[in-house]
Amino acid sequence: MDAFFASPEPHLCRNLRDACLRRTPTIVQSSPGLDPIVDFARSCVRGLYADPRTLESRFLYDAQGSALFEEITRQPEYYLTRTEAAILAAHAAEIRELTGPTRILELGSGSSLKTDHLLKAWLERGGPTRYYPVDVSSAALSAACAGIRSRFPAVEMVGIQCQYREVFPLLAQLSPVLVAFLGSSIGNFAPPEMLAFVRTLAAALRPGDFFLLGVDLVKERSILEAAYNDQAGVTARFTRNLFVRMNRELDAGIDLDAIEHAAWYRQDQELVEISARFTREQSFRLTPPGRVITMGQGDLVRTEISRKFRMERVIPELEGCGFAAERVFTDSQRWFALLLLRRRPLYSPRRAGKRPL
Ligand code: AVI
Repeated sequence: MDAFFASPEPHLCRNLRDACLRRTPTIVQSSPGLDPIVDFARSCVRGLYADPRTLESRFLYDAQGSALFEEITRQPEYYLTRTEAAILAAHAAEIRELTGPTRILELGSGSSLKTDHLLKAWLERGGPTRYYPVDVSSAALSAACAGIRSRFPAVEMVGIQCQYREVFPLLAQLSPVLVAFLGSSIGNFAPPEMLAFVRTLAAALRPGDFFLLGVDLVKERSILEAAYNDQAGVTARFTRNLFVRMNRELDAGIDLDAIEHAAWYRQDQELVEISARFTREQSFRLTPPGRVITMGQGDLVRTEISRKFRMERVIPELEGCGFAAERVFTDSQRWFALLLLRRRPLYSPRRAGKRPL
C-alpha cells in the first residue's frame, strides 16, 4: 500500500506508514501529548467557571458516550442519520463517478455504518479501495474497523485514533482523497470554529481533492426539538454521561439524580442548544486540579450546540474557505443535505484579482 508519510506529527506518521506497509487493518494513535485526564479536568474547570457555563462536546464521546450516540441515531425522532444514509444510498455511485478512485478518509467515523454506501460504490468500480476512519474514541473505532473488515474484506483500511485536526498534516500525502465529514457533525462547531476548521482543512488538501460534508437543514421547531428530546430518553442519558465521566475520571462526586437534560431550538441563531440543568444546589470538586465548583438550583451547563444550515448561506461560506461546490444532494423533504465540495486550485479564475488562497 502507501509507503510515505512525513509530517509535523512524526509519531502518527510513522505508525500510519508502518500500518500501511503491513497491509493489515490497524489502529494507529496520535502521539501521547497532554494526559487525557488532565486535558478533561482543565477543560471542565475552564468551562464550569465560564459565563455561560459550557463543556466541550468532544468529551461526550468516551466509550459509553459513543455507544449512546449510536443508540440516538436509531431513535425514531432522530431523523438525521437515516435521512443522510438514504441520500448516500441513492447517490454514492454518482459521487464515485465525480471523484474518481480517491482514497476515503472519514472524520468522526463513529460506527462507520453509513460509509458502507461509499465503500460499496468504490468497490463496484474495481481497483483498490482505501479507507481511513478517524475517531477520538478507540472503542468506536475498533468496533467500526472490525465491522468493515467483516463486511468488506477487500477494503484496505487503517483506523486512526486522534482528534480531527491531528490528521490534517497527512492529507496532502493521501491525495487524491475524499474527506468525508458526515452526520452534520460540523453543526457542533460554533460559527468561527467551523470556518477555522474548514479553512484549515482546505489548506491541508491538495487542489482537486474532495470534501463530502453532511449538513442538517433548518426546519420546523417541533421536528428539531423532538430529535433532541427523544421519548426513550437516550439523548438525556448521553448528556448526563458527561457528568458520569466526571465522577469516574475526576472523582467529582456529582449527584447525578440532580441533573436533567434540556434541549431547545434557538430560532434567532438557528441552532439546537443542549444543556444539563441542575435541579438542586450542589458543590463538587474535580481532581486534578481540585477546585470547588458550586451549581445553584436551575443552573445550566451547555454541553453542545447543533447548528442547522441554509444551503444558500452555507455554500458561499464554504466556497469562501477555498472549496467549490460540485454537487448538492438532498432528500425529498429537504431536511438534510450532502455537499460534494472540491478544493479549488490555488489561483482560480473566479478569484482573479483577489488575494490567493
Ligand atoms: C454528532 N452530532 C452531529 C449530533 C447532533 O445531532 O448534533 C450530536 C447529538 N447530540 C444529541 N443528539 C445528537
